[in-house]
Amino acid sequence: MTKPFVAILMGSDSDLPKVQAAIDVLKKLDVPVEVKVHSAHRTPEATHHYVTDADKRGCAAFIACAGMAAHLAGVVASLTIKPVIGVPIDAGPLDGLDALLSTVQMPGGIPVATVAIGKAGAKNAGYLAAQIIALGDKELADRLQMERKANTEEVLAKDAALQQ
Ligand code: RP5
Repeated sequence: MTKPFVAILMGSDSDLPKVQAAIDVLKKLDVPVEVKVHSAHRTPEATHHYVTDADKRGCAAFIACAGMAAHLAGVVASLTIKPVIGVPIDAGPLDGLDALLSTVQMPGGIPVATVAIGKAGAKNAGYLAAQIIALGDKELADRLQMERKANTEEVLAKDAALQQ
């Protein structure tokens, strides 16, 4: 049986500096990823083909990242019943507010789990996708728990250092 993987799509390679945060989280957690530049507007047929193919090949969750009139996550969600996480990218003069509204305002029945704008959102998209896979993967759940614990200890250590 193939290992479940996360498919990360971005509308343009100019999104990569932000999207990299999602890739880094998933690689650190040893979750297989596929990364594609596919646009809802510029490459609609390739997007359709990739999503339906990835769905059949064992994709467990999709992360779709786009800026400006960001329709990518919605298009991906229209093609699959796997969970779709949308990352609005701050790419244009509206600093990502345009992409946030385009991504989050989905019609009923076609959900996109929308995270924050930009790099912080991409990072959380990585964790959210890993948490979805961890529902059926105890070892991944353990890795996520260990990382949470390490993060807590790091913050407490910084606080302790401030008190000295
Ligand atoms: C969106 O348009 C992309 O996701 C990107 O955020 C934005 C600008 O794309 P480029 O003109 O930089 O290729 O579709």
